[in-house]
Amino acid sequence: MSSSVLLQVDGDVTGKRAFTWEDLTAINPQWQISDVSQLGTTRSGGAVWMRGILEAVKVCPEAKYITLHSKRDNFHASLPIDAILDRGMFIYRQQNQPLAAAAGGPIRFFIRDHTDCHNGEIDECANVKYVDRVEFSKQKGFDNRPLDDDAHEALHQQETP
Ligand SMILES: Nc1nc2c(c(=O)[nH]1)N[C@H]1C(S)=C(S)[C@@H](COP(=O)(O)O)O[C@H]1N2
Ligand SMILES: [Mo]
Repeated sequence: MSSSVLLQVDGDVTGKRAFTWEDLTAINPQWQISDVSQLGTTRSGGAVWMRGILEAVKVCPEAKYITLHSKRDNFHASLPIDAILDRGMFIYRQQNQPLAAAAGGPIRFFIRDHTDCHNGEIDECANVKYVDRVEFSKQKGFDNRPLDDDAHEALHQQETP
């Protein structure tokens, strides 16, 4: 198993950190989800709750936004922490293997009970695939989710599996 860094977490945190796959598996079992399909989500795989990451990096109380960055295809979403604290998760494994790129791996953010695409702030589009960096901030961060049907359609046309 490779031990390369999969996720950088920075911004308004006191314990800025980089996580390898092994680091993610070592997060407190209290925050691990063995199979997200059991939560009634449309996805499968193992995950850590967002709270586990917040705890690991000691997010500052002033931080109000979490920004999910994907360098791979330059896709970003910035969401209010309070609104998703009990719903956000990072899917990162398929049994004992890293999550495949076809499923948005190595790390895919996912929000339980999201709304439909561009229907509010916590929508399906916010389920950022190939997340490599998570940033905490006081103000809303960079977000380039599609804003309307045309932009959404254009994005899906350019998406490569
Ligand atoms: N990195 C990245 N994540 C992304 C996207 C993208 O283009 N790139 N598209 C978003 C949009 S618009 C939607 S609706 C969902 C689609 O998730 P799915 O491909 O698993 O159905 O992923 C979101 N996450
Ligand atoms: Mo979307």
